[in-house]
Amino acid sequence: MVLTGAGISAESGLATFRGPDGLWEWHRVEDVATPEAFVRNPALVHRYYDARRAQLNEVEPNAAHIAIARLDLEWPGEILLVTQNVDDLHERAGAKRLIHIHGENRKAWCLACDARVPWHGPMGQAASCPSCGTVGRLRPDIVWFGEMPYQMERIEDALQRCDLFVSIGTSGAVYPAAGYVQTARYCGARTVEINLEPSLGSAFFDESRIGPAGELVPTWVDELLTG
Ligand code: BJW
Repeated sequence: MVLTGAGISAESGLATFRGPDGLWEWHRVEDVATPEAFVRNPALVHRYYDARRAQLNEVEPNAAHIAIARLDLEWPGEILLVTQNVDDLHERAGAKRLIHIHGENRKAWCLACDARVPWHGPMGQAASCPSCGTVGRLRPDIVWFGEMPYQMERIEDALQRCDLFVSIGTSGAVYPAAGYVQTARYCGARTVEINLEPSLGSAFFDESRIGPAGELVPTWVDELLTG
């Protein structure tokens, strides 16, 4: 099982959340990434996600996304790729067996009819649902703080069965993803992290490879597939 976070998209030009120049340096989590924020100030939340959606037109998958897609294609056994990222760089690189646990910014969720639909331009408050036609009830299909991440049961099952768990480009600050390493390890998996710095859960990894994902992930995938 491979878990990825914002660090894997950093070399494509997308900001991470924590640390210098991270998104949380410029935006308060409580203002943009909670359901309460959306009720209080939907225009602000839409502006934030509209801007990040527009930025997706300007970036491309990097060597780490491409290596993970190659692993997905060539790995002879089962594999599950779980990303916390709401960008679409894994699928644009060709990954197939992929779950977005925190949702996708190129999708809208209609609060009137519950449909989830592809969405590429700005959303704003005046957009109408392509499925039911209701105006003003769309939100970005993003899992905010306090909301339930997607496909938790499928992931729990994979964590209990996997024999290798690899975490790439995530600080280990946000649950439930931050706890996956402990479950996988407890259930017998070998655990590897690839990150620019040791993550908060670093002690739970059997091996830490410290450096940029764009360099380290292709090497690691090569080793795994040839070795
Ligand atoms: C590189 C690199 C390079 C840089 N190469 N590396 C107290 C204890 C435990 C849990 C909680 C608690 N209080 C509240 C909670 C739960 C809460 C939580 O975890 N809070 C924490 C802050 C403590 N979690 C939730 O609410 C989740 N839901 C949940 O738990 O539901 C259960 C439930 C619900 C209801 C009732 C009952 C139970 C939902 C979490 C949703 C997170 N959403 C966000 C924003 C939305 C998406 C978006 O806008 O894009 O998701 S938060 C943000 O953090 C985003 C990310 O997916 C997520 C993780 O961040 P990530 O990816 O790790 O990024 P960074 O920036 O933190 O780290 C990047 C790393 O990359 C760094 O280490 C760099 O060094 C590295 N890096 N360049 C390699 N080139």
